[in-house]
Amino acid sequence: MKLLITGGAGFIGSNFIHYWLKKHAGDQIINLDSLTYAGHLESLKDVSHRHHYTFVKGDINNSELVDSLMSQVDIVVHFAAETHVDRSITDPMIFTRTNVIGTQTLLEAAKKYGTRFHHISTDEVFGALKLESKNKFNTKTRYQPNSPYSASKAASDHLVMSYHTTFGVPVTITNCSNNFGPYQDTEKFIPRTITNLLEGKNILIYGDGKYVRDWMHVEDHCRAIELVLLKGKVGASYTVGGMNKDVSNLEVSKKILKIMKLPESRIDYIKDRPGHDRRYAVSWKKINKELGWEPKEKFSKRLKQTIDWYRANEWWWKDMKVKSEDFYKTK
Ligand code: NAD
Ligand code: TDX
Repeated sequence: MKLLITGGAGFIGSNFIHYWLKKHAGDQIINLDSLTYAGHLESLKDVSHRHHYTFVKGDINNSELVDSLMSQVDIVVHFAAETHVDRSITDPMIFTRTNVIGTQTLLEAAKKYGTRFHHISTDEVFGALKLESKNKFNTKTRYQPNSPYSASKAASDHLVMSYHTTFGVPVTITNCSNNFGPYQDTEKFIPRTITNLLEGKNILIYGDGKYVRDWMHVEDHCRAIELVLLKGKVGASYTVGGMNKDVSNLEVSKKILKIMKLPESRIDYIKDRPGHDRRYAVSWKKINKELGWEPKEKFSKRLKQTIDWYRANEWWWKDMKVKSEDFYKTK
């Protein structure tokens, strides 16, 4: 098979390319990425020499380029997006351009060539759950996005499904919860927390820290995408999440401190994020029942591996960290 991966220089995209080339060594991958601040080719240095892998620097909004790449492939896995909620508060317009118009540009080409299209989306399209509730998001949950980021992802999901219903494009969608693991930009909570501690700084917790995220390891996510690509029902969406009971940002911080043998006095509380979603929790019953997927390793084991990875790969994050902290200073 020949796959077009968009946003392959980002966190999940680069993990997916490593995963796919390891499991499907005969397949060809074209990685289309415009290398925004979030694109890091260093994440792919292990595979960049492989003749099964081609990198194309370009924008998903460039319809001519997208058309020519689409004509060469069997499947698109669409990761490219603006992804940081905090940035969608300071600079929302780019989120619509990339996440909505960019997705539609790809869909137009997929429509022309009848290409199988898998869209990577988020649980944030469903809005927020109450802290005290036991509810989980599932594929029937009503869309109720709160941030410009989640609103743009919600719009893109609707466009993807509309191209299936109206034009018969063979699409699938996965809406997954918060990922963590290697190659995640230091702007995001878990890598920011780990790298702050490695640099001798404190953890910065927004608001009261009683915000719950459904953490899942990026490799579990890659395996879910693989199953949906190979066996998923065309026209369907799947919600994908972790194996945790509810764990708050504060609890995650304390777990990291414990693994790193540091005291809880290393936590600072800072101004809350506007419109901060209180709780996410995702049911993965459907993908479990239909495709046999489940998360593999415990959160604490994966967290330790992730801390070890950031400790061993300072070369990868040191310069990026300066840039992500510069962004936070402008907020
Ligand atoms: P990321 O921010 O790490 O990477 C995004 C990549 O897209 C970067 O390489 C960037 O250069 C590229 N890109 C941005 N705009 C582009 C454009 N116009 N044309 C081409 N490339 C462009 O993102 P991530 O965390 O890896 O997320 C990947 C996908 O997964 C996104 O669609 C995101 O909404 C979704 N998602 C992420 C999470 C998470 O926890 N990280 C959870 C749920 C869903
Ligand atoms: O320094 C911080 N302190 C803090 O308390 C940062 C960066 C975040 N937080 C909080 C905000 C959230 O409650 O931690 C939680 C996680 O924050 P992020 O890593 O920014 O992730 P989130 O906003 O939950 O969104 C992520 O998961 C869903 C991804 O960025 C999205 O792309 C994905 O769709």
